[in-house]
Order: sequence, then structure tokens, then C-alpha cells
Amino acid sequence: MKERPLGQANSFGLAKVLNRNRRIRMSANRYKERITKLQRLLEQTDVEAVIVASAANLFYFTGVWIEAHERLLALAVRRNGAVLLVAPDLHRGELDPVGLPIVYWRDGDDAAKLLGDALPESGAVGVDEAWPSGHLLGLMKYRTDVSWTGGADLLGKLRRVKDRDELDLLRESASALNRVMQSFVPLIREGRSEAELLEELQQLWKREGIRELSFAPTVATGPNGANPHHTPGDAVVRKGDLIIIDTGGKLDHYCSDMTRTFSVGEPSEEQRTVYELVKKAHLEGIRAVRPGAAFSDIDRIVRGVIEEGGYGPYFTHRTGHGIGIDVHEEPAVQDGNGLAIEPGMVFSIEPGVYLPGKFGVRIEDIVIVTEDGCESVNDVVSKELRVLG
Ligand SMILES: [Mn+2]
Repeated sequence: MKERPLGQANSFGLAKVLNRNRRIRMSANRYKERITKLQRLLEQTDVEAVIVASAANLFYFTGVWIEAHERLLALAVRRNGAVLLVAPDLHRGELDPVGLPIVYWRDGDDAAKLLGDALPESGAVGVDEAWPSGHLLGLMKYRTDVSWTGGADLLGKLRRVKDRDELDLLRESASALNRVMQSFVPLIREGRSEAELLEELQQLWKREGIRELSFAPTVATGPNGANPHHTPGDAVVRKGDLIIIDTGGKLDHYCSDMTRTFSVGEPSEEQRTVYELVKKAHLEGIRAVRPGAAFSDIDRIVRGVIEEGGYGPYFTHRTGHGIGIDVHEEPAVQDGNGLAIEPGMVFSIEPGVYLPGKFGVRIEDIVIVTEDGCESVNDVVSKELRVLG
């Protein structure tokens, strides 16, 4: 098959215009550098090319966020240096400034053929696993001469270690969350419903200038706290409740995420015991994070504290998750993940204990791995058990 001539990775100029509205200025060459990094990773594998297609992954490589929905939008990155973005013509205005080689298609054109022509003649092609399968099936029909493989390993390997610009964005995103949480705490009191509190939390996010949240916030009071993903409803905060607040927002598409648990009125002995246990597990987890340790080790340490306290069966989820452009991404802090921690990785440490019919406690910070340990981006928000009115 005749190959379409493609631009070389080192020949495109990524325009600074992309970042004019960003609070944090990205280095002009950052996106180009990320594509080059992907090509270097490809050189260590048998994979000839990767199709990058999810909105999050395309944003990572271009700085432009586009929800293409049913229209095909994909970036083919080849090991030999060639790159081509195949994009709907209606996104020309957003994509032209990126400076990548782009072929635009209009409704009625065969976009799968355009993308197929950008792929190597043979060999393995890694596919973004968040790409709608309909697009891949269309491409597979057209390109029967290549083999298909998952692209998540390669893309995950890149995205799980954040570069300096990403760390700046994640820190700034976390600062916004810290301010929101600090302002929210005094609003929690007896007699207010979860739904009312949720509304006020959303207002605080808006005041912070953040329109998109990382996920639907958790406001769970009393027995509702025993459900880790409770949806806020009509339940009213009562004296003697523990209340779990879990929220996060997106700043320039970079997510934040934090959980705190508060006591409304004096806590019972059991509530205090469980709170102190979860706090201990959380803090010991953070202390254990350092380059070279395995993620499974961190999970074991955190879980060990909860087990020793006698509440092991009630810690029902993993210790944490990576965070970046996606609120849940690599690496998972869980049993079985033998991956070694590296500087620049960013993830949550969020143990919880959930006692059905009674209450729940979860404490969560996001940490950034440094050369010799980690720093929490949320620990300015106190983790001492706070007794609210
Ligand atoms: Mn989380």
C-alpha cells in the first residue's frame, strides 16, 4: 500500500497562542516534547504506531480539548517520526494553531480511510482504549494488513509521570479545592440537608471560577457515610453525625480531589476511634510514599493499620488512584500493582472505614512524589477531627 507522506515530528511548530488564556503558562515546546517521548517509547516496543483519540489524551498531546462525539478525531503517531491528526473540518479554528500536520474531513468523507492511510504498511498499531469501538471497527475493515493492540500501556506510561507544567497545574487546581473546602466547613451544621449543602458547595466552586467538577461531590451524613459513593439527598445533618465531604474540580482540565470527615456535635467513642484509625492509616501511607517503593506496598501499609485496629473488613476499596487530566487514572494504589513509584507521579491516599447502618470515615489527600518522598497538596486543610455545630 502506498503511504501518504507525513510531516516529521521535529518539523511542527506548536503555537504559543494555545496557552494565552491559561493561568499557568505551558512551555511552548511541551506538547511537541510529549509526542517525541511517545515516539521514544515506541522505539522500545514492536508497536509501529499509536492512535491517540480520547479527548483527554488528545488534550495531553495538543493542548486543545475537543469532544468529537460521533465524528472521527484521532492523532496517528508513528515510530518513524511521522504524525498526522485526522479531524472534522468544523474544528479547524481550534486545531490550526496547534501546528501539527492535519488532514480535515467533512461530513460524508471517509475519515477512516484518511486515518488508515496515515498508518504504517504493516506491523502492530496501538489503539487508545477510550476510543469508541465504532471508529476502530471502521478502521479495521479498511486496514486488514496491520495488527491491533491496546495503547493504554504506552499512553499510561507517559501520563502517569507528570512534567513540570502538569505539576504546576495540579498544584494550582489543588489550591482552589483547598480554598473551597476551607470556606465550606463553617456551612456544615445541624439541621441542613445534604442537598442544601451540596448546592452551597457548588456555589463555592463557581465563585472560585471553576465550572467543571472532577466528579459529582459526596455529601454523606450519618449512616449515609457508610456508602462510599452516596448521592446527596434529603437526609438532614443531626447532632452525633459524622459527615463525609469528597469533592474536586477541574482547573485547565487538571483535576483535584480531597475528602474530609467532620463530626457534628461531640463524637461517640467509636466514631473517634475509627476516625483516629483512618487518620493514622492515611498519614502512615503518605509517610511511606517514596521513589522505588511499590504501589502494592503502600496499599499494604495503609490496609495494615486499619486491619490492626480491627476494621479491616470495612475498608472496602483500594488505597488510592492516580490523578491528572482524568480524576481516576494510572497508577492505582492497590494490591497487585507492583509498579515502582517514581518522582512526578501524582495520586491519592484515601483510606476509609464504612460501618453499615452507622457511619463512615474517609480522609483523602493528593500527593506528588518528590526525589525522596512526597508532598501532600491538600494538607493545609486540617485532618484533626473537627467538631462542628
Ligand atoms: Mn479520590
